Amino acid sequence: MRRLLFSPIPGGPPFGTAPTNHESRTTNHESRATNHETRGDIMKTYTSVCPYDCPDACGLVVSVDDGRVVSVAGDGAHPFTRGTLCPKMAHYERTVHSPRRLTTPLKRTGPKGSGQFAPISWDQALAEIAERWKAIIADCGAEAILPYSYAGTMGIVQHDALHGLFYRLGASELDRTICAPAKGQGFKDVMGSTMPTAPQEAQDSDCIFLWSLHMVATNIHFRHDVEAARRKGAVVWCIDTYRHKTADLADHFVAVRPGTDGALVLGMMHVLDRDGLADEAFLAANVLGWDELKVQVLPKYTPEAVQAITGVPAATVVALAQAYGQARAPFIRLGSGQSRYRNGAMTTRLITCLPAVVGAWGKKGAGLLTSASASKAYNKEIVTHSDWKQPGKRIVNMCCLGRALTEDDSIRSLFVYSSNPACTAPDQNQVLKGLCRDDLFTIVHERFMTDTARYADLVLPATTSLEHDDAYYSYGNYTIQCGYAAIPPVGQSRSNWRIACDLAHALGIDDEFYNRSERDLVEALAASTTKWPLPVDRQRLLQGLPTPLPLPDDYQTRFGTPSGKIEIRNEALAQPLPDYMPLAEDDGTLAFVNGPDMRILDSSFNERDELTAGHIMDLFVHPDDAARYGLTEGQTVTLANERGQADFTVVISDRTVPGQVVSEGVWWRERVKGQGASVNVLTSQRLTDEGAGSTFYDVRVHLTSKNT
Ligand SMILES: Nc1nc2c(c(=O)[nH]1)N[C@H]1C(S)=C(S)[C@@H](COP(=O)(O)OP(=O)(O)OC[C@H]3O[C@@H](n4cnc5c(=O)[nH]c(N)nc54)[C@H](O)[C@@H]3O)O[C@H]1N2
Ligand SMILES: Nc1nc2c(c(=O)[nH]1)N[C@H]1C(S)=C(S)[C@@H](COP(=O)(O)OP(=O)(O)OC[C@H]3O[C@@H](n4cnc5c(=O)[nH]c(N)nc54)[C@H](O)[C@@H]3O)O[C@H]1N2
Ligand SMILES: [Mo]
Repeated sequence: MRRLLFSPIPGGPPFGTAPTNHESRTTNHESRATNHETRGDIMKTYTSVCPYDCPDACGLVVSVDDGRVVSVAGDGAHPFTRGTLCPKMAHYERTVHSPRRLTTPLKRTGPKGSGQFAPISWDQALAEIAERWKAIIADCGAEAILPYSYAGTMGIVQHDALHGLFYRLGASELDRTICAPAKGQGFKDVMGSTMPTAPQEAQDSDCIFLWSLHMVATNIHFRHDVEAARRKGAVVWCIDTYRHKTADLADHFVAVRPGTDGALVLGMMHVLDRDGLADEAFLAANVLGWDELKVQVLPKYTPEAVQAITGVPAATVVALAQAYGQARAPFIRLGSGQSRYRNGAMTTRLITCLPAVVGAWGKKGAGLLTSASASKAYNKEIVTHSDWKQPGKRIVNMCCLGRALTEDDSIRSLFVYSSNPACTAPDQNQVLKGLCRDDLFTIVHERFMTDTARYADLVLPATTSLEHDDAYYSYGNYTIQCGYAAIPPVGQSRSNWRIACDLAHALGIDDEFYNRSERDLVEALAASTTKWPLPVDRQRLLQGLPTPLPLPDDYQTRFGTPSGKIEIRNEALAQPLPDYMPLAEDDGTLAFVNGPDMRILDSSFNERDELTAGHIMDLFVHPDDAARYGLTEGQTVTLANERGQADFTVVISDRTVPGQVVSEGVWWRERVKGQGASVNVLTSQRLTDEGAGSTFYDVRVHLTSKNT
């Protein structure tokens, strides 16, 4: 076999996706993986990063043959993902070269939602947007324009590319809270800016808690660390509302009633205190408020009282507390499920207090990982340009898009990119009603004809991460990496940054910023990593290689709070001492938990037939409830509440508990049989206690059987 070595490419990536040419000083980003030859052609390999909204942010090795991605493998050099990929990304080439890719701009020719479009040129599309927006601004002011985006790609350049433009225009601002801001806020209330624990530390733990985390679906690479600890004798607990495939890997599974973890934690603390398992020396030296909590809050949370609230047997509450309190190095990996309730920030705040009670911070192998703060390595402002924000502009919470589009007609144009709100936003029926408005000029920049794109007036084709440059970070481990275009844009697709520049030019915004290239911004972001507490290998970063963020030895005990201590009592909050915040009374309806599915990511990957071919819209119903409602396996049932109704296929299973039904996955409407009503017809626009976040799992439903 002939081996070919590539020399550095002068002038940056092989295919510039940037609007202007930029002479790059960067060295070649082709991977260390050997280039090899197949079928007489020369195959090139590139290192890259998984761009999706997932805590792992895998290192990729992408093989390219004749301008096409032929395969994607895990990069063994990545310090956390270590060479393996999830089933979705193991065939990323099927997404990149999907026959469903949008390849030209499209203009609507039928009614909104009909999916009838005709191709138009980019020049026509940009001219129409500029003309319509100028007229809207002249008529109603720029706040009549609303951008809507989330994390279709996590790369900073593409994620934030359009922020500055909308600030410049004076458009309405979007509060991007659909994921888990209540979780971030709950952690911050206690720990301030303290760095959450690195996942690899769990290898030295003797007791790991997978809490509200469907690890096998959403954080698969953490399994490596869990297994390493287990081989050394660690015990694994899983705390969730239902027994998913992650729970099957644990030694102990604890089923908690949705939204009641706060009470569970207080019960654990009650037992830790009662049984002398609290680390009083650590608490006295490092923590504010433990004594008040002990006296004012903990007494009422006896194991029996906690059983009544959470459904967790009193003996299990005790066992859980003792396992946590007696562990040498307890490690909690906290997902986001518990935060998507009205009390989501308070629940997270209470869980965040636990490591302090046993003095876990700073112990090798112990700690709490909520979300890694790796994004702080970069100065995102380089792209975001929040200095262009104009004071007093309307702010629309993205969880309330339905209301924003329907309560009045003040929003006249919606620009959606990197998100699919017709499918993923709560209260789907109201969102669709808004998107149907004839007086709403909707533009969707997308890779596929999503539920949202179907309602657009103009659809603009978007690149995938292998067709543009970006700088990435992970929110589940301390690694950063750059990824560069490995193939030319598919069809006429353009990146978010390219669109930002195109629109700025079409609107007559003359700023040097919009002459910069993606590569230039990536380099500036890489250069900005100097503020990380320890030196980052910028050479490695610019080469497109997975770059570990070094952590100071004492990072776990640098408490980033105003007091410099862990704040169980936080004077800055309306409620200085945390306490369990009950949800509404149980009214006899069923709780409906609708978490992640392994095969897709939010609504991304719905384009892949092979991933969506199996069962979808399945509903786990406990045998007791099946008997109560007279249900049989495989039959169709309807779940309904005041917002809407959707059909599901019954799976009778003790994976769930009585009073709770569970469905996994957020499916495109075209994948759902019948009326195309997906899970989000049932979810609500109500927000969390702090952080103004989504409450996707805080849902009650009525169940009716179709066959009776
Ligand atoms: N395959 C796949 N991967 C994904 C995603 C996906 O959809 N599919 N989504 C991506 C995104 S955007 C995110 S934010 C992350 C989310 O990753 P995770 O944090 O793992 O997922 P969550 O959706 O937050 O839900 C996790 C678990 O919380 C449980 N849960 C719900 N309510 C409660 C509760 O009250 N208490 C407890 N203890 N548990 C509860 C759910 O049953 C679920 O099993 O994953 C990312 N990765
Ligand atoms: N019922 C229910 N609903 C949920 C959840 C749940 O657990 N249950 N999870 C929630 C969570 S945690 C989140 S974070 C949200 C996420 O919801 P969304 O923000 O809608 O995320 P995705 O569904 O992944 O859609 C991202 C879209 O961006 C497109 N895209 C990818 N890369 C690019 C690019 O470079 N440019 C452009 N213009 N487009 C691109 C993809 O094709 C895809 O259609 O969903 C929420 N919705
Ligand atoms: Mo998310």
